[in-house]
Amino acid sequence: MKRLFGKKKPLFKNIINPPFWVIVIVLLGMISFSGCLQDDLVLDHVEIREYQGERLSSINDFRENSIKGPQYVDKENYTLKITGLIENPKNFSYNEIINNFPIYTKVVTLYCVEGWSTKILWEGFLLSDILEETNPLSEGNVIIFHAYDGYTTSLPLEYVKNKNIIIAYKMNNVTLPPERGFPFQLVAESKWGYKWIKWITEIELSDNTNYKGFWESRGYSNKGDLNESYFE
Ligand SMILES: Nc1nc2c(c(=O)[nH]1)N[C@H]1C(S)=C(S)[C@@H](COP(=O)(O)O)O[C@H]1N2
Ligand SMILES: [Mo]
Repeated sequence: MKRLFGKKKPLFKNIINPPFWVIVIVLLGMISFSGCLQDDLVLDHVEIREYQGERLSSINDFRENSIKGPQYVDKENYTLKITGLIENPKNFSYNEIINNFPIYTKVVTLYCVEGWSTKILWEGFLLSDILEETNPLSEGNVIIFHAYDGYTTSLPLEYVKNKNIIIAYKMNNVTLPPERGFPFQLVAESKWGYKWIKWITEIELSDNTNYKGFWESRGYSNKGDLNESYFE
């Protein structure tokens, strides 16, 4: 009959063997270090390129042609101001917005007047949700958006409400990169790209239906509807 354990070293001898402990300590070290690395990397994911069977564009398919080039907004010092015809003007930090408002997602295509387009999964908050926090006055019927680079544009309040317009902080599952408008870009669906203001700093409720933003005051249609010409 064979002896099952006959030739094996006793377990306790393995345990006091120095190389054994060196290996255990090195392994534990590696595991906890990789944990730290992961904590730093939870910041972001890899962008998705397909959503519910639909092929998406890449966040790298945009042409960067902003009036003053990419803007680098510091998340810690950033505030989004809500101003104008409202009872309670309010400022929000980046985290207050990300953490407090219900999340909405939409696949929407941006069409630039230059002739290119990008289909993206946008994720953000409802513009009406943030306006509601400030008790809008009934005279307000236009929203004027201001941005970090001095760019402005405007849209009717009716359109914003009826179309459930969102302001995005993620595209294709990743946080907006600086060139794409971090922290926030307006998803102005069914409107030309120049209505999709990036790096939003202020949302102003107004009754000035004749207000003209950066490109609108240079001859582009103030309505900005995709199914119409972009020349006024
Ligand atoms: N703040 C700001 N937002 C902006 C612009 C800009 O110059 N500044 N350009 C607009 C235009 S013309 C387009 S087509 C879209 C997308 O432009 P992008 O490819 O440069 O992101 O952003 C819009 N939002
Ligand atoms: Mo554009």
